[in-house]
Amino acid sequence: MAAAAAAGWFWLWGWGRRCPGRPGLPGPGPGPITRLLFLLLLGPVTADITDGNSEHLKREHSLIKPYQGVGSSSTLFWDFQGSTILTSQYLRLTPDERSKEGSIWNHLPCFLKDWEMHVHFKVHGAGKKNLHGDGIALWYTRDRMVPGPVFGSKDNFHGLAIFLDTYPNDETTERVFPYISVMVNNGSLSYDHSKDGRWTELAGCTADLRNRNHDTFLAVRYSRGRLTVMTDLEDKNEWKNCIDITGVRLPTGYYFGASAGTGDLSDNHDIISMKLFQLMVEHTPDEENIDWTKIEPSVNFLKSPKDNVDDPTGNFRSGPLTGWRVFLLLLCALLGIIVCAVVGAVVFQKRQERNKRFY
Ligand SMILES: *[C@@H]1O[C@H](CO)[C@@H](O)[C@H](O)[C@H]1NC(C)=O
Ligand SMILES: [Ca+2]
Repeated sequence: MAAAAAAGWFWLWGWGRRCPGRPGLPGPGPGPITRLLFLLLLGPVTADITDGNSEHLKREHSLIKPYQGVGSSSTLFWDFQGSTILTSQYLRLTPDERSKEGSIWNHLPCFLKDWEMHVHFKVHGAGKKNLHGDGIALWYTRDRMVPGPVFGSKDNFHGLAIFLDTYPNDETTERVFPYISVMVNNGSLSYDHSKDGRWTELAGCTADLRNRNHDTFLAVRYSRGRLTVMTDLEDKNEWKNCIDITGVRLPTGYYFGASAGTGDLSDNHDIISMKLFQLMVEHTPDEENIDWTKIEPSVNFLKSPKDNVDDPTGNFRSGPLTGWRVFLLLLCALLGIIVCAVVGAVVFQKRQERNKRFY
C-alpha cells in the first residue's frame, strides 16, 4: 500500500518542471531530491535507481540539433520520407501546402522497456481558425517508412500512435481542436479520419498547440503499462497532464517515428527535436523472463464506441439516475411501512372490537 502510494506520488512528482533535457543534464522525470525522497520511502526496493543515472538520453533514438556536420550523429539514425526537408533549425514534415505527406523514422528498433520521449515541435501556417490541417502523428510501431492515409503514414498499424490533430474533420463534434489523442493498435483497427479517430481513441485532450510564438513541447512516457502524455505549450517550462492511462501493453523492438499530412488545408509541421530517455525501472523476475518483443499491442480497458458519442448530458447520467433509484427505493420502503401500519392498525382495531364484544 505504502509502496503503491509512494509510487503514485513519485509518478506525480516525476513530472513538474520540464528540464531543458540537454545532453548531460537530467532530462525527464524526477529531480535528485524527489529521487532521494522516493528512495527513503521505498528503501531497498529501489536500490538500482541510486546510481545517479536514472534517466539517460538515448542518442541513437533521438534527433537533436545540430542535425548535420562534424560531431553530429543525429541524422545518421533517421530516415526521411515524402515532403520532409531538413534545415539547420528544424525538420519540416510538410510545408504549408496542400496534399503533402512527410515522415521521419528511426533506423533502430527500440528495446527499452521504459522510456520517455520529448518532442519539440512547431505547427504553424497562414490558415485562420479551422482552415488548416491536418496535424502530426508520433509513432512507436512495428513497421516504418510506409506512407498512408493516417497523417501521412500507414493505417492498421501495429503499436502506438499519438495524434496532434489540428482540424475537426467531424463537423458534428463538440470538441475543441487542436486535439491530442492516443491509439493502440494490433493491426486490426482502422483510423477513421472523417471522425478524427473518435472510435479508436483511448484518451485525449484539447491542446492549443498551433501558431504559438514560443516553443511547444510534448512528452510521452511509457512505463509498466502506464502511458502518459504531457504538454508544455504555455511557455512556463512546466508539464501539463493530457493523457494518463494504464493497462497499455506494448512490445519492445518497435520503431519511433513522426509523420504529418496536409489535404485541402495545410500547415507547416515542424519537428525541432525528439529526445528519447531511458527510465530506470525495476521489473519483477516474472516480467523480465518473458520475451518483450513478442507482446501484442493491446489495452486492458477499451471504451465501447458509445462512450465516445458526444452526449452533453453524459456526465450527469450516473448522478441523477442513482439518485432516482435511491429515491424510488426509499419511497417503496415508506409505502411498505405505511401499508403495514394501516393493516396493523385495522387488525388491531378489529381485535379491540372483538375483545369488546366478548366483555
Ligand atoms: C486485436 O484487437 C482486437 C480488438 O482491438 C481483438 O478483437 C483481437 O482479438 C486482437 N487480435 C489479436 C491477434 O490479439
Ligand atoms: Ca482531424
